[in-house]
Amino acid sequence: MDHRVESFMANIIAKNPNEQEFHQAVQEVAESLIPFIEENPKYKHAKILERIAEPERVILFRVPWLDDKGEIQINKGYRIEMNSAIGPYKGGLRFHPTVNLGILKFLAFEQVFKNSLTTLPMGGGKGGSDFDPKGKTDNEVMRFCQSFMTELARHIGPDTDIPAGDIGVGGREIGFMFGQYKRLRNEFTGVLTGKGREWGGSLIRPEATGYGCVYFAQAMLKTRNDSLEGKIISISGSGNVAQFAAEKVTELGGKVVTVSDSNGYIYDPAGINREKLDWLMELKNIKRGRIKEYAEQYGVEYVEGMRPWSIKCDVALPCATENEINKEEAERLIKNGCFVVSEGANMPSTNDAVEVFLRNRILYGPGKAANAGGVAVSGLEMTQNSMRLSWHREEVDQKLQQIMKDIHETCIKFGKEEDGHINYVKGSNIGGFVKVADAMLSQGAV
Ligand code: NDP
Ligand code: 2IT
Repeated sequence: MDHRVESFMANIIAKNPNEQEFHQAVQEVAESLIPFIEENPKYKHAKILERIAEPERVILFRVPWLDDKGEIQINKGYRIEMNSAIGPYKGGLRFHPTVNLGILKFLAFEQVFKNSLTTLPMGGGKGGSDFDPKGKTDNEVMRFCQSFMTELARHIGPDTDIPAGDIGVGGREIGFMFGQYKRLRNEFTGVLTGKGREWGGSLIRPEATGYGCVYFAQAMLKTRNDSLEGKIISISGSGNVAQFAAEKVTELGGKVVTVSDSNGYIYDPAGINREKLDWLMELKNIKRGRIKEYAEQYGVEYVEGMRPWSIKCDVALPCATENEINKEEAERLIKNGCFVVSEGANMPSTNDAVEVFLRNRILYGPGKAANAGGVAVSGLEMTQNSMRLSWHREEVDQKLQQIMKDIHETCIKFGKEEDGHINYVKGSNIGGFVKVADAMLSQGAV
């Protein structure tokens, strides 16, 4: 490691002990940025990177709620308000038993760069709880969401901090939280995004992260005069992002052969066509079942306890969670001929897996660029709410496509190397940084 990165990281680790995911995310960015900052001393003297790595505000609170048996349950609630240099804090809420401060800080840190890349005026934030929605009744989820929002409401607002969904938070949870916010404030505003379409939500927001991730893969392929037509696609996860990535990539002529959940993956060599995808969506979104049931329904292979990266594919779309591709899995993907990785999830590849992708010069689109379509359409939902109108599906999709193309262009601008190869890691880190850094310089030492 570069000695300047090493000493920067030693300080980060000392100040933020036991936050491995946060260290990982900061290091990946620091490796791109520190050489760039050396060439641009104005950022160095103003300690911009050091400031970006320290949240503006961290809110931690108790979330007590009553389960169906009448017993009191207690969870932790968090909101990390990371950076507001270019707009109000914006980013999702995650409800998952693994949620802790380090994970939310990594997500909030990534969000700052991602939101900047979208070209829209949004700062970065993230929040959530160690609450596990799995196995809970709708009433329990509602009581939890109401209690969570009772405290969160005093910290957020349509011009201050606008949360949305992430793992474990979809339309159902956003609805319960919006209802509680409205009741507490007596205000109907765009304080959350990912709302239902009847009550201020934007068309295409549910689809946006998955679609955007596929549009980004398409843009990367185009630099090699190639397309998704006829490609074999491996997807991980089977939630919001995975489902709509599968839908779009299939529409564009690719064949999706895997999806997964935290218990295992299914391999369907014939491809997950429209009919099977509809069945899968009902299984996951309505019945809230397990991916194993897909294998039983369609008579295909189910591999328990494993991730799908040993299956031969051209394009991998990791859409489940962080660190779901390690070095060996990255090497296996490359050995099997995979040459496109577009990250629907946040930080799904470990830093040494990223190195494998970079060394092999594949088309590797890191999450902060490739999955920015979700928050971008959240930004468009905020615009529609402010204007008190709603755009048609085609109009939002058109804007999403343009934003993903613009992000790709930014990656080329800051990430093209002397021999013409595009390093999307460098491109997205520097491209996301510059706008935030310049805004911070203009606003002084705040
Ligand atoms: P969902 O809750 O809808 O789906 C999550 C999926 O990932 C499920 O299939 C889940 O399986 C699986 N998963 C979750 N945790 C783990 C784990 N520890 N190990 C293996 N599999 C796991 O979430 P989303 O689809 O919204 O989010 C997926 C990823 O995309 C996350 O990294 C999120 O941060 C990122 N993202 C989401 C955006 C959005 O708009 N929703 C925007 C940008 C990024 P199981 O059912 O077993 O838990
Ligand atoms: O990681 C992400 O970008 C999200 N979960 C979406 C955030 C948002 O505000 O739409």
